Amino acid sequence: MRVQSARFVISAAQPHQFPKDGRPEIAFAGRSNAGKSTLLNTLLKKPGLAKTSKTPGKTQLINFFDLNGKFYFVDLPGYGYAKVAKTIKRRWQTLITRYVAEREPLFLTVLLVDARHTPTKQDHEMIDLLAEAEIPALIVATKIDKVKSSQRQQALARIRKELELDEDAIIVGSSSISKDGLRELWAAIDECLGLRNG
Ligand SMILES: Nc1nc2c(ncn2[C@@H]2O[C@H](COP(=O)(O)OP(=O)(O)O)[C@@H](O)[C@H]2O)c(=O)[nH]1
Ligand SMILES: [Mg+2]
Repeated sequence: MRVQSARFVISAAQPHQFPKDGRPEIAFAGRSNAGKSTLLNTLLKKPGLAKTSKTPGKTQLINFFDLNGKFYFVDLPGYGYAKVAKTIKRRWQTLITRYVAEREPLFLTVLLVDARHTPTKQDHEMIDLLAEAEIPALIVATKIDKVKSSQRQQALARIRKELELDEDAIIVGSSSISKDGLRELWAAIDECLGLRNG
């Protein structure tokens, strides 16, 4: 898809604040610091649109971005932020879980894992939650620029195995620095939305 316009819409703390126009949503999930906001900005070619800070206050909210007046990109709160009180963690876990399980316009979830790291228990829980809700998941191994070219295939195969992905599941290595994987990622998003090119 060609990005014609992209703008911030709302930071939602509660489901009643989510947009009500029913446009298809593509959500970005993953642990804190996996690179969600950076990837979203890179795909939309708008540095700074989604805040890339790690401030817990920001990450408790679900941020909606309007894309071409037709879709929403949704930046989900990162899980696994170590320095946050348990009650707050639980609150945002509930918000993410409810969003994924109940959100009617959710078409696709892009699940980000750092290409260098072993997926966490929460990554597994997210995969299970998506499977239960029958939401397609696209796995993105981020910061692939940090992995030597000769070891990238191996890193992707390892994550595929660790996450116990189906054989036909898509996993893309991406980098917001080298721009690796972005074209492939857009193609997968377009396919999921039933778009060809344009
Ligand atoms: N080397 C490298 N660093 C990245 C990449 N994407 C994000 N980062 C860095 O990782 C950190 C966390 O990124 P952010 O997008 O805020 O993660 P979020 O918490 O998942 O939204 C920031 O310091 C980014 O600059 C990437 O593709 N390559
Ligand atoms: Mg973020």
